[in-house]
Amino acid sequence: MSDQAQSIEDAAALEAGRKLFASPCEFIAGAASPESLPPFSLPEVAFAGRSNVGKSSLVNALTGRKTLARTSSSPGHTRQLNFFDLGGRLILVDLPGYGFAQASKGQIAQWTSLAADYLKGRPTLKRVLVLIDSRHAVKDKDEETMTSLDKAAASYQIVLTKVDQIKAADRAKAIAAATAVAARHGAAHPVVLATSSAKGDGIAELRASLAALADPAPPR
Ligand SMILES: Nc1nc2c(ncn2[C@@H]2O[C@H](COP(=O)(O)OP(=O)(O)OP(=O)(O)O)[C@@H](O)[C@H]2O)c(=O)[nH]1
Ligand SMILES: [Mg+2]
Repeated sequence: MSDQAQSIEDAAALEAGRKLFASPCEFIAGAASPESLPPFSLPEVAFAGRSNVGKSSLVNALTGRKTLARTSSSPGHTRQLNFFDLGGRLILVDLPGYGFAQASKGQIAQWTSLAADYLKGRPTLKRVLVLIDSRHAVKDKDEETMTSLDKAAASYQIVLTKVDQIKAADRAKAIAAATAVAARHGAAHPVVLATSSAKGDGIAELRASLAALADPAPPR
């Protein structure tokens, strides 16, 4: 493809992302047990990653709403699978984190296994975003999550978070390290996106990539 055709295609994808994420977005269900999972219908995109990595903040940044998904500086804030309907075309699923959380062992085990089962067995799940804090390397638990997604043949993409917290010079290094990890995993998307929910970096690009997974816009 020529450079000009590529840039027209990129601009169209960014516009499709902007439009989708400007649509109304509403909370439709919070599931703390398998029975309370909503029935599947629309394509779904799930936000996974360690506690405190910035999953709920990224849902808010993408949808341009500050308090749609509740965030906190204490790890373990999201304790159920929260489903949001975006414009009747895509469901965003904010998952509880894995790793350290200020909660009882029993509670943590319950939400961890519910999230793991959801990731393995949801027919409408189009992509899992595996969030990695750009200040930290990919941890064993992240690799374990990716390996189980490989086994489940679930499509996933690594998204670096909080890039406002690292120097511009370290950004390329963090992307290269995560890209090398993605290359070792069969089901991982080869492109790693670097985002900041606080400053907006990478948000338009992520919206564009998710718009490609949504149901088509209804004719006007
Ligand atoms: N500087 C900065 N801080 C961020 C960013 N994204 C999230 N945070 C902060 O990181 C903390 C955790 O954010 P959450 O979005 O609640 O994280 P989470 O992954 O949903 O956490 P759990 O629900 O506990 O698993 C909060 O204090 C956020 O304000 C970012 O892009 N930049
Ligand atoms: Mg959360």
